[in-house]
Amino acid sequence: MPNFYISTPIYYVNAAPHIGHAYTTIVADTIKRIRRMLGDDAYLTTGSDEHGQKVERSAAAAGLEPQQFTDRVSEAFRAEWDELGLECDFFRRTSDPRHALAVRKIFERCLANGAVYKGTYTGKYHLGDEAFVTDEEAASADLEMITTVTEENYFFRLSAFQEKLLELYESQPEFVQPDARRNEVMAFVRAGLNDLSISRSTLRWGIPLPNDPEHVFYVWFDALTTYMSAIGYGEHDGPGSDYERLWPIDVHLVGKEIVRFHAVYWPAFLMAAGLPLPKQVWAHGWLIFQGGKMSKTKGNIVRALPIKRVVGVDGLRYYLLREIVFGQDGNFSHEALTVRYNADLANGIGNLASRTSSMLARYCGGKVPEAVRGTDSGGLPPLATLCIGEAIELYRKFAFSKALEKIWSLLARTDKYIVEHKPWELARADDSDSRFQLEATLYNTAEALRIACVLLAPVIPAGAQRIWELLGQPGAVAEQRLDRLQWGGLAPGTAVGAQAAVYPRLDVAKSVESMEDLEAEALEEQARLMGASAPQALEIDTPEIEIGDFAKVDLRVGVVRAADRVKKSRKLLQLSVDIGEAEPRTILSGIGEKYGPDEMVGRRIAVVANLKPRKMMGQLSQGMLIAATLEDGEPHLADFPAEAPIGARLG
Ligand code: ME8
Repeated sequence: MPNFYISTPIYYVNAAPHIGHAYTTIVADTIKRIRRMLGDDAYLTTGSDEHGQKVERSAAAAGLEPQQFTDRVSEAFRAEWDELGLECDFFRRTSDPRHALAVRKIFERCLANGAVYKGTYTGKYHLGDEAFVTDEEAASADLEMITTVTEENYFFRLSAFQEKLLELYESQPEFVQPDARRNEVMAFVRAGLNDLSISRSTLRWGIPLPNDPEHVFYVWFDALTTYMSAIGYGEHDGPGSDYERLWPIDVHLVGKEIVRFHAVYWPAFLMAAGLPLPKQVWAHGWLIFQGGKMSKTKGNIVRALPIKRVVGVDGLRYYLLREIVFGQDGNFSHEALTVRYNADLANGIGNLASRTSSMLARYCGGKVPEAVRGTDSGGLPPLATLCIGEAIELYRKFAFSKALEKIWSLLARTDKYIVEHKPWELARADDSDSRFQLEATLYNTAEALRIACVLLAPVIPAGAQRIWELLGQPGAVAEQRLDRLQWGGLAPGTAVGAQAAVYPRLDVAKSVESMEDLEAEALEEQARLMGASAPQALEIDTPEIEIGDFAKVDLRVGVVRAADRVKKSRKLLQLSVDIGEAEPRTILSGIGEKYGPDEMVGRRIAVVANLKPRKMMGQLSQGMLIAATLEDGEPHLADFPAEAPIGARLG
């Protein structure tokens, strides 16, 4: 049996799972189910990305050690996939010691092949992305996220792989898909590649380098390797191992924002280590909710479980695969989801299934009848045959939405066929022709339903299994082969079941309300999970300083005299702040999502007055406002009552 191995990204544990994570994992699970039903021995890997500064900080905010914190959040991901019925064969955590074996092994191979060296690097560093950024990127980023870092790092010689990578994309166009993403990646590589810092000495929460344990591996060298450590690389990777069977991987499924890491860095690391390359990186679009990509800071997050609890796993899967064209961005809406559920699942296949079984019960004694030759089959057999071929082809190309459209056109034709033949009238007529036609109509209807049911099993597994059983079919529909599916497989005489609605119809307004209520509960649950309500017994592990060091910081009470938004920036406000000097200071501050300019004027705030002036978005900022980022991820300003004297020194 051929093997098929697919991955999702490993998700960061500094946020609880949301529907974006569920989307990729549901699609990967669907692909795995399709490959199984095409005869492959298919496996899915996922996991959690646990190292780094952000996680260290989230753990501290929750009053936990990083390991305790990551245990908790990674378990939430695992539990979520279980509740959604996603069949993940491997779940690899980067904090698993077995993972470290793989990271070290690849690193040592890169080192031995001269692809790694030690150097110094100074640059602007984005704390959120955990990456050095260009001046341009720094200027457009959130102010509080940017800092300057100088350190000794191990570097990966990415610059040496430009030609080889371009050759790879040229010779294997399917390596990066869809084409738009491939073009983007090629343009990026053609523009020249900088060497990549792959270690940090300022960070403790990570995997120490084997040759220099003062350093830990940093983000991508660590994270990407999970795809191999999950199947035993570095641990059991000899003959007969999962690694030997499953590597190279068939598809890395990723969101479009991380295509570069998967399609540039990862193959370069593997080339340097002399290891086989993945066969494909497939980058999908984003689920957009309330006008933007979901993010913790914006608070526009939707979770999968509240939806599942109202429309079931199938309702969620069907909506994501049918409504969003895979590869493109798509809007998420609870209402559209419920409307889709009613139209296609409740009124569509669900209704056809109950109609079919009740007609078989009423007119044929609950048994599949014979389709007599010469009766009108309404063109269903050739349409079904065509549909099988097309759906498989579209599934293979991950064109789920189109595949589902094809299957629904078979269902629509079947509904029409019933209406044209009116079995209820045929049953009343007392002649043998009508009887033949009645039986043929019900046979053809049930057979079209069986075919649709098998084709749909990868997308709506729960309902497909219920329909399968309703049609009196033995075993699991998931064990059927899509590529062996043929018209005529339904055996006359099979006893069919009678069953309540497979997909009960929902009241749209009430369902949306329930999902929103459950969402609010989930938010609270998430706050507990992330430790937001944990006692704030924070272990602060920054080094101690002398009072003289503190005195170097000139902290003042200032009053905002004027405030404006900075053009093209969501977050930046330009403030004119009076700190008791002759002229007010111009200060740029990344608080614009929390505070509007009007709320700022007249406010007394804490200002760092002797910070070296910095240019941001083309403007010089002459100071910094003090704010704390609370559990909501928003900055909250330290401010003073109106009587606080302007220019008073803090300390
Ligand atoms: O990037 N729409 O983890 P992450 C669609 N740890 N998909 C979305 C989405 C949205 N709005 N939001 C998230 C990381 N996703 C790294 C990956 S891999 C070696 C390391 C999905 O928790 C999508 O698959 O930020 C995206 O690529 C992934 O979650 C990002 O998850």
